[in-house]
Amino acid sequence: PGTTTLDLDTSSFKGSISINTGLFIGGKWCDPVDAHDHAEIINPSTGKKIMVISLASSKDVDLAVKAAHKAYKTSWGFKCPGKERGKMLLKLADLLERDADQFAAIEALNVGKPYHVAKAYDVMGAVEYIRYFGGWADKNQGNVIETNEAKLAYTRHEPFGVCGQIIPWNFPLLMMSWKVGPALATGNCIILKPSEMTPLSALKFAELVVEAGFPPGVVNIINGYGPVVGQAIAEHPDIAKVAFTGSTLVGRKVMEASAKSNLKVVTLELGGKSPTIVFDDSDLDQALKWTMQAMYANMGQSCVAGSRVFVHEGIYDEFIQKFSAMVQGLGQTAGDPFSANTMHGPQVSQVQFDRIMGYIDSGKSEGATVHTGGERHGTEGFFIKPTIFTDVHPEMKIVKEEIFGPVAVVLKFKTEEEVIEAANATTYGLSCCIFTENISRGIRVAHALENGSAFINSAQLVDHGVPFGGYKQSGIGREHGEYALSTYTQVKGIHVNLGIRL
Ligand code: TXE
Repeated sequence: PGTTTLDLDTSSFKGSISINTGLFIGGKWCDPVDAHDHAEIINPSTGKKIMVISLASSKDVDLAVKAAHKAYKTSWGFKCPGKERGKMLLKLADLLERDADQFAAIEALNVGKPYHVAKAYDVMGAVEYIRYFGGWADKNQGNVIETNEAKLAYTRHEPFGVCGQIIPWNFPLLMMSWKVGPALATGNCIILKPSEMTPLSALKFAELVVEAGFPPGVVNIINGYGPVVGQAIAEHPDIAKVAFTGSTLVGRKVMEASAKSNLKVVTLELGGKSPTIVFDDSDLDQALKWTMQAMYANMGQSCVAGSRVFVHEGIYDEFIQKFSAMVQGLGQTAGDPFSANTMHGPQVSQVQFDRIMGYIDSGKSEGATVHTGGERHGTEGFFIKPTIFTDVHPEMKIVKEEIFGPVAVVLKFKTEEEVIEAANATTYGLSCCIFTENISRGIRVAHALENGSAFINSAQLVDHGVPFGGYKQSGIGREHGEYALSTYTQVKGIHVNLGIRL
């Protein structure tokens, strides 16, 4: 297995970053068993190659599962006390914080995120997340349950053993931390597959896993195509649980593979078409800023993107005029992710660029009005101008389907009842934002909306302590907080006979 050194001389980061190109199995770097598949990793700002990495096959998944089982039996799970697991996670968080600049540079280069945003949000978010779960590692508690005096009954929350984790490309490092933190805190070993488009931060992260002192085989990171390596993880008979973040389409495949193999436990974090609702009594200035953030952060490539904006008719004209001006302003910052002024980077890939442009074309041909944007930005890379569609109706594809790009649809409403019904008229149920100064109404609407998260007078402020996940076809299970621990443990009820005689 080799390494590639990236020499970066940008306005935000100067220096060399070396990245292993192989597979990280059993604590060591290795080549795939069938060493013939490779992926070119592309810089989405330019469309040009950054480097080449090796891709695994199902044979490598088998090796990783063996290494993980060995680690679980000898040196992890309850064999390694929670306080020791916690120390390693805290060290891992410290190391990530130490190398924050490098990781931010990798995310800017490989995903096109503005460097300063990647550092503050993706990298520091991952640091905080891993640190938070490091704190949970020694707080795994069962219960004693009253039965009768001749019996002691109690529960143990036991790890699954070996878990598969499949993550997407929109927040490569952050999504990895969401998976790795609770799994390791509860004593599981993992086989993690990053997206084949954005594997570089995961490869760098593997080096920190070694430095933090995790026993070999506890964390295995293998790159590969979804239908090959992802599928092999989902159907592996010796993996007890799989956690997946990605499209609803593939989420179904993961569940199906689990059902057809060993009925492994499946948790899914899938897509969304989240509503933002702006009432006429909202603090308009704040509502506009948060609506912008909800929709256009990460170039709209966010599962919680507030992509359906419902505005009360009483403030619609003022809202749309100010919103357009702000969105155009954001578009003017598009450019080099390493520049301090950039707030809007490229979409992650040519495929995503084409998919989003396809949605923009469909909106135009279905008769919606492009209020602003609606076309590519520049001539190089995968940049799309932040876009607003108006004059939309509920049957249009751009209103119904997840676009996963910087494209908002803005709709007018009259009453609270009407907007609740319209906001719920979707197969998704991930998140929602409500803007009103009437807090009773805010809470009432938050309770009525069918979503796993609701933000009143804010957006996107997910917190590592507060459960996060989907209603309906946006997912199964919860990440973050204590709730995440329960998705990485299975409960055993233990009955001790203290004197019942037959
Ligand atoms: O996702 P995929 P894609 C949505 C978003 C986007 C669309 C398509 O709407 O436009 O999905 O993106 C792995 N078995 N989201 O095609 O394919 C794949 O290698 C097992 C929302 O890139 O779902 C990658 O690691 N795994 C989302 C991961 O699944 C498979 C984030 C996600 O890729 C597999 C990303 C298979 N058969 C996209 N096929 C969110 N919830 O935030 C692929 N994969």
